Amino acid sequence: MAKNALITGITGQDGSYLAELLYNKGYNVYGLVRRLSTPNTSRIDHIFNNIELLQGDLTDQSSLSEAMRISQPDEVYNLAAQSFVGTSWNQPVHTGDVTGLGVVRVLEAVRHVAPDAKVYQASSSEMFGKVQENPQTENTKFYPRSPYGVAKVYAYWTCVNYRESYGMHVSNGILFNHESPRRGIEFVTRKITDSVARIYHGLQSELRLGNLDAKRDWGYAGDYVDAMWRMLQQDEPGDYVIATGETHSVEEFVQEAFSIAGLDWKEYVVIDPKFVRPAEVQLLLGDPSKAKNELGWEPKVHFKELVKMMVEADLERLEPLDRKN
Ligand code: NDP
Ligand code: GDR
Repeated sequence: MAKNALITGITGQDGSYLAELLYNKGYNVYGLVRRLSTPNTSRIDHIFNNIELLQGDLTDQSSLSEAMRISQPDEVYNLAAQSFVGTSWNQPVHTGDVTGLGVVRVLEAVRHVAPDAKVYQASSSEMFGKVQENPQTENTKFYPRSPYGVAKVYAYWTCVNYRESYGMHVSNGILFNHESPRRGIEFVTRKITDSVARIYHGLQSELRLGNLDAKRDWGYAGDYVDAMWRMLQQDEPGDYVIATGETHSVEEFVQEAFSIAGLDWKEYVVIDPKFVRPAEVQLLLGDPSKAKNELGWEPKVHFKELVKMMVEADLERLEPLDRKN
């Protein structure tokens, strides 16, 4: 019989790739969406007929219980969050409520309504923050550097606690940055590739950025949602680092992206203190050995291919607006 999956955050980058993956595997896919004044389903419009959307919000306990009741999930993927680190300093209480406490609400809804469901929690490399060792593994100590990171640490330990308190099948995927042409426009990779395409097409003259020295372990979102699914196919729950094992600076990303469009980045990039964060995560580098050994997971897309994929998608998307000629 087909399994039922409930995805919170289905309108986001990862939610859209995961919904495709699960639908293609034969799941009945349910997705939680919150009410907005303007519809926000562009990432899932192409699979609209293959999924069922349920209204709800991570700040509203009753909507989560109702979503569990309707979807009767075998698997719950909790991807919903206030996920932008920068905003977490402007909205620390909201971030704590959604990204931290929201996870408790999801787990309570599972515990009371669908106690046998397996749960995936979208944990983050931001929990390592001021890193205590390189590369980071499942055993590396957390030292979060933002209200977002702090909320994710709270959520992480809540998942461990529900596993130990109630014997629930709850797994933390400690995912390092993963990107795609569907990445939100405010995250640095997409901001860069979108700007490269705008500059190339004569729609923009400069790109304003913050700290170019920060280093990240960037992978491809399409690869990473497969790791989420693999975690929930295990007999035992666990915590897994998902990463490429390579790290690159923001400056390297900028250089690569501009060069794909045949542009010299130094002519266009302006450093703007507005984009420098109150506290920075300077370096992230993950060791995905456990995921490789236990889940048989490995990243397929690496840095240069990822940058190329994103730049090409933005160049093509903005082609109809070209003002160069
Ligand atoms: P996005 O920002 O693209 O998507 C976030 C999703 O959460 C959206 O669907 C959003 O809905 C939803 N959401 C936000 N607030 C609420 C709320 N109060 N109630 C219900 N839904 C809400 O994030 P990603 O897809 O990139 O990331 C998915 C998850 O993985 C997040 O939890 C993120 O923190 C985590 N993560 C991401 C990494 C990455 O590199 N992408 C790395 C590690 C962890 P709406 O469309 O309405 O805004
Ligand atoms: P991050 O991603 O904070 O790692 O969180 P983001 O792309 O926002 O920043 C990466 C690094 O780039 C530096 N940077 C800038 N960032 C943005 N957004 N805009 C700029 O102009 C800019 N200039 C430099 C940042 O300072 C930072 O060092 C992402 C999110 O998806 C989280 O939800 C997730 O948990 C982590 O990745 C893993």
